[in-house]
Amino acid sequence: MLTQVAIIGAGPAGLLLGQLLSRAGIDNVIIEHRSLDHVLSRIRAGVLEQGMVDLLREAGVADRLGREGLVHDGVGLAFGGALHRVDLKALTGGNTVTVYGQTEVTQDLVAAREALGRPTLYEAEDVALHDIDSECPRVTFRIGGEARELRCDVIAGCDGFHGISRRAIPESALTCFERVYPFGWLGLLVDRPPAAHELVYAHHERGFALCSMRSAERSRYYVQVPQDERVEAWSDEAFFAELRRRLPAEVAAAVVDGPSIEKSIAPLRSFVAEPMRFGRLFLAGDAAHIVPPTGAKGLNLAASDIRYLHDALREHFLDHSQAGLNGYSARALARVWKAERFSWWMTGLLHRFPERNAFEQRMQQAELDYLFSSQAAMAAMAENYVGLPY
Ligand code: RFL
Ligand code: PHB
Repeated sequence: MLTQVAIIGAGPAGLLLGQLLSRAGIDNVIIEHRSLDHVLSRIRAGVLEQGMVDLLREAGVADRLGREGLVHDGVGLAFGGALHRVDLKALTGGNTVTVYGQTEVTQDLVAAREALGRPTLYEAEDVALHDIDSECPRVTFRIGGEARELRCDVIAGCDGFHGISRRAIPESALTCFERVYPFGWLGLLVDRPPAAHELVYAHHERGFALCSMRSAERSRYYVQVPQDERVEAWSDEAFFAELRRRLPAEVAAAVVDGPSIEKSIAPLRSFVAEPMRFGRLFLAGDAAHIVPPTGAKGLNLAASDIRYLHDALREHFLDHSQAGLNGYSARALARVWKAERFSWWMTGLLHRFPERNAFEQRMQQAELDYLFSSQAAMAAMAENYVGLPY
C-alpha cells in the first residue's frame, strides 16, 4: 500500500488532519489500533476555542457544531463560598468559547471521512514505524492477523500520549519535560440539565470541582481525587454529595442528580516533547504534549498543531517547498508552551495541593483574591481561556 501521508491514530488530531488533507487533494491513510466503536464512544473534552471552531468550519465539518454547539460568553470561578464571573467576551473584545463534546467532533469527522471514501484501518495491531529518517518511511502493522505495510512520504504521529510514534524517535534526539500532579479528576456524565448556564470552576479546601456540560440536557461534572483513587470506590450518590460540598450554596442547590452514564478518573500531567519532528515523522496533539485539563486546552492544542502541520504539508506537496515542514516544530511549540503555562497556572490556582504549606496556601488565596480585584488580571485569564491566536 502506498500513500502520501500515513496518519497514526484516529483521534481528533489524526481525523482532522486527514479531513483537511483530503480536501486539499493530498492522499492519506489513517491507521488506528482501536475499533471504530471505541473511537466513537470515548468521553473527553468539551470546550472549543474559536480558532478550533474556525478550523472545523474550514474542514467542512461544522454544520452540526453550528446548530448544537453552545456559545459561552463567560465562565464562573467559585471560591470562599462565592461565585465570580469572568466575562470572556467583554474582556477579550468579543471572543467566546463553544461547548461541544469531543465525542461529537469525532463523530462528525468520522462521518465526513466516510463520505469522502477515505481509508481508515481500524484494529491495527503491532503498529511500527520504519526508516523515519529516510525519504521513504514505512509503517508495518497487522490486521486480523495479516501482516501489512504502508509506504509513504511523511508520517503524522497523532496517536496520543501512549502511542508508538513518539517512542519511535531515538531518545538522544528528543528532550521531554514533565510534571505529574499528585491527584486526578473523577468525572461523571449524567442526562440532567446543567447546574448553571456557564461552566463553574470551584476551588474549595476539600479540593477542586468543575460543573460543565455537553448540552442543555446533559451535564459533565468533575471532582479532584487523590492520584491512587479507584473509580469503584465512588457511588453516584457519594459523587454528587462531594460535588455539592465543594460548590457555593446556590450552585450546589441547582445540581440535579441522576444515574451516571459514564464515570472515570483521569490523571493530571504536564508534558512536552521537543522537537515535534524527527526526519519524516511529525508529532501532533497528545503524542507530543499533555496539559492538565483545568484550562480546557488539550483538544484545542491538537487542533492548532494540525493547523500548522496541514499548512506545512500543503507547502510540501503542492508548492514543493520544505520551509513549512522545517518550521513546523518551532511554530507549534511556541503556542504549546503558552498553553502549558496557562494550564499549569490554572491548575495551581484552583486545586488543593497536599504538600503546600500554610504560606503557600495563603499565596494561592491571595492570587484568587487578586484575580477578581484586577481587570488586568482577569483580562489575562480571559485571553488565555478563549485561546491565544494561531
Ligand atoms: P487522542 O484523542 O488520544 O487520540 C489518539 C488516537 O491514537 C490511537 N492510538 C494508536 N493508533 C495506532 N497505533 C497505535 N500504536 C496507537 N496508540 C494509540 C488511539 O486509540 C486514539 O484513537 O489524541 P489527539 O487526537 O491528539 O487528541 C487529544 C485530545 O484527545 C486531548 O488532548 C483532550 O481530550 C484533552 N482534554 C481536554 N481538552 C480540551 O481542549 N478541552 C477540554 O475540556 C478537555 N477536557 C481532556 C478533558 C482529556 C480528558 N482525559 C480523559 C484525558 C477532560 C478529560 C477528562
Ligand atoms: C469538560 O466538559 O469535559 C471539560 C470542560 C472544561 C475543562 C475540562 C473538561 O477545563
